[in-house]
Amino acid sequence: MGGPARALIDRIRSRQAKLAVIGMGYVGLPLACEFARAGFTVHGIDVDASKVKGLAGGRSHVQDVSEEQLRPLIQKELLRPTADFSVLGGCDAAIICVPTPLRKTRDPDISYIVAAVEAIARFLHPGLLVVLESTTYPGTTEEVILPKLGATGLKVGLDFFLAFSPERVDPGNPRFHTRNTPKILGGVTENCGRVALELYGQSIDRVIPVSSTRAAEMVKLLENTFRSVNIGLVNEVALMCDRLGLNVWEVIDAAATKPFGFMPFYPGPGLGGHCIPIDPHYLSWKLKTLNYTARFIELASEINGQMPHYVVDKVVDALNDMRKSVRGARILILGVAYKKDVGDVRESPALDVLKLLADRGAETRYNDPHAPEIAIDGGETYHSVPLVQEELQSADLVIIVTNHSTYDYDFIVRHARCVLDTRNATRNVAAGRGRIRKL
Ligand code: SAJ
Repeated sequence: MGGPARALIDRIRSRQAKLAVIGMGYVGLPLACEFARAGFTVHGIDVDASKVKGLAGGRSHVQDVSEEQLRPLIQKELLRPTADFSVLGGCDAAIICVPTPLRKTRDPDISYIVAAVEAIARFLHPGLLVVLESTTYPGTTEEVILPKLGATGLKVGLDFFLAFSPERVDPGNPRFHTRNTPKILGGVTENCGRVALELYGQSIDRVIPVSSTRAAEMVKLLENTFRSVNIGLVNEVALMCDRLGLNVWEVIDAAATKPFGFMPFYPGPGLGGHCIPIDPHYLSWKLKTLNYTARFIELASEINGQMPHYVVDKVVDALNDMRKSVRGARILILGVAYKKDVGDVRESPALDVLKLLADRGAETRYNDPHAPEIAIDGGETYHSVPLVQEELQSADLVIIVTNHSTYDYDFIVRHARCVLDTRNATRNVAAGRGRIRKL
């Protein structure tokens, strides 16, 4: 290995290398902090001036990065928040951590990746390593990014280096963080893989190289498609148990006693978050361009997408048994975040349940200690109400949609007329079990 690759590795090892992380979100900010803590100067680039200003002031907008962690890095000027892409001209590496959402048509939206790459291309210079971390379909790095960087006339693997390394950040995970979560990495050429491995090895405990960027892109999609499909399976098992008159939670807990060959997933009100409902569609979209239908992905999406309707069917059953209609019923939803103990409501099934109930004329309120205000499709805004005894007693039905750890489920069941528990959150509640209904 000669020239720019060797020089870059030396600069990485000596900490002379200047880094840039593009996208100061739940992936980019923790990553930038890890590299800064390892002694690198890291430009944290974001197009959102308010985020840049907040970070420069030592304020963190990412739940997994505390201000105690952030402030010293800002004060020592190891982490340098900026909206100015021209800093890339003096950088040795640029790591892209921007969103990859779906369009309304459920097709991939890689416009944020393209914008970041076009900015990098303007400042591309010999010796620069570019790494994409955003989850995307196999082929993005080499079919979209490489041509844009190659158009500068610089040669990949000789002048500049290009790799893909999927993010594996699990927001709110108390055990696994950026540094101690094994990282997959694939380079366009052998040199690309080597320099990227050298860089990440400075801040991540375990970096696992794979043979190509496409393999690395596919690894991430397998990980999240695995979850989406298994959640879809267990949601269908819930529908089966309902028809069989069986308790799906008992069945899963019993199956989970099998010490090998089984991994429990649990039914719920649907599939939320910015990863699992989205990422598999990047894979199925790519396969459609190759005339292949990814049937498991489509089927899981269909079943998971139906769960909010199933919850509403259960609401109708519960109200019918009270001789009440949905129209005019007072309903209290507990938990609107997409999963427990987070405040993120993106793609949350609670929003679908709220809208379906509002469309049927129910008077719906919600409480979520992590989400003070939400807006549902059609513009209706809701505010979290205090979870007090009177609120519970005045509701015809209380629905547990997100099973936050902070809830006192004994208190909830004690004061509610009827509880529809979509998460088996009340499994340890002894008194009042007659007032609890489950999926
Ligand atoms: N869900 C179920 N049943 C389950 C598990 C999840 O209904 O058995 C629902 C959740 O309520 C949520 C959605 O699925 O609405 C997604 O849940 P998730 O546990 O997959 O959480 P995410 O979306 O935060 O996924 C992230 C992913 N991390 C990355 O993409 C880097 C995922 O790969 C992790 O495995 C997951 O966190 C995790 O394990 O917490």
